[in-house]
Amino acid sequence: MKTVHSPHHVLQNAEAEFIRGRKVPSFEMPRRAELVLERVNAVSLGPVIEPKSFGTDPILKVHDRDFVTFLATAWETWSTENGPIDAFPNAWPPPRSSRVRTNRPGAELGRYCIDLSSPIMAGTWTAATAGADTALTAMEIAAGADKCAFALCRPPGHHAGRDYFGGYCFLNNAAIAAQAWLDRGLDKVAVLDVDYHHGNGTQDIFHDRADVLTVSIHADPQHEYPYYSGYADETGEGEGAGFNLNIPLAWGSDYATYAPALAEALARIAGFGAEALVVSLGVDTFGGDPISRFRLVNADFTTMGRTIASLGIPTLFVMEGGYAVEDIGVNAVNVLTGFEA
Ligand code: SP5
Ligand code: ZN
Repeated sequence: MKTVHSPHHVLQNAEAEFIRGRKVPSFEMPRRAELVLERVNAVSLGPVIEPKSFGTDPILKVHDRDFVTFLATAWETWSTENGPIDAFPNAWPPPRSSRVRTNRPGAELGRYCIDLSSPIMAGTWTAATAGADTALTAMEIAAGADKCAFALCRPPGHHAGRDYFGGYCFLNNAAIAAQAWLDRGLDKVAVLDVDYHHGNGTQDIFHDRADVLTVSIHADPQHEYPYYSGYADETGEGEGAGFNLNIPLAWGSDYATYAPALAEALARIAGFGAEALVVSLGVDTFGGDPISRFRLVNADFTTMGRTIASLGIPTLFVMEGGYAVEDIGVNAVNVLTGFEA
């Protein structure tokens, strides 16, 4: 399997995030992608190539134009006033308030940013667009003779919605690739999100659409980020009614619990008649993950990959979360080698 990867990911290098009131070193860091790349090479998964540049058109097919303009310009606006300090919001629009544009950089961040984990810095836009290009380049490979590809994206993407960012995510790489796959002529694409956290951004983007089935297996949002979505009763709306499936699982879930959830997810995708699959590949379901509470072991990821392959459709893997840095490479690549076995 070919891997697509951009060196620009290092430009997103947050000093800190806020967890339980403490400013702690960011769990999302460049070393994550470096270790996945090392593992890709260690097992000789296949060639590693750099992405092509697709510009903003495919991004604007799933993200709001004002949001994209904001992301592209936020650092310049913020740093002109505040200097080279990672940009965090200082206020959020309360319920029933106007979401009107303001003249204050911290308030503008609050209009678009959902948490205190995802600072914008000088290289955020470059890193985020390189991630989108990575997913798009890998999609073209998976859509061709290879039938599969690995987009080693960083920063991740699945928490980024139509017009918001957060959860370490800025642009929704998986959604951008799924949309571009449709635009190449497919009628039905499915996104399977196996990250520990609900893929709220992907759900948001395809919420009212019947041409993209979104399925996410994740920790119960009563206990875990993103808290306000990911419940089983969110099944889509309008034309998208019935085209979103959330499978929340309890803290402490191991593969004995995970396997039936994955089987249900794959049965739904097969029943939908998906012509292609985008996997949002987070490996923060691993037992050793520092911010998560599932209990998958290294070998379970191989099983997961083999099980996903049973669908028998072209498949694009897009890297999302996973913070046990010494194991993230093994776990992510286990899914890919399991898929190819
Ligand atoms: C892409 C992705 O996996 N994003 C995850 C963002 C999670 N951010 C909130 C983390 C909250 C952690 N709370 C538990 C801390 C245990 N020490
Ligand atoms: Zn996650």
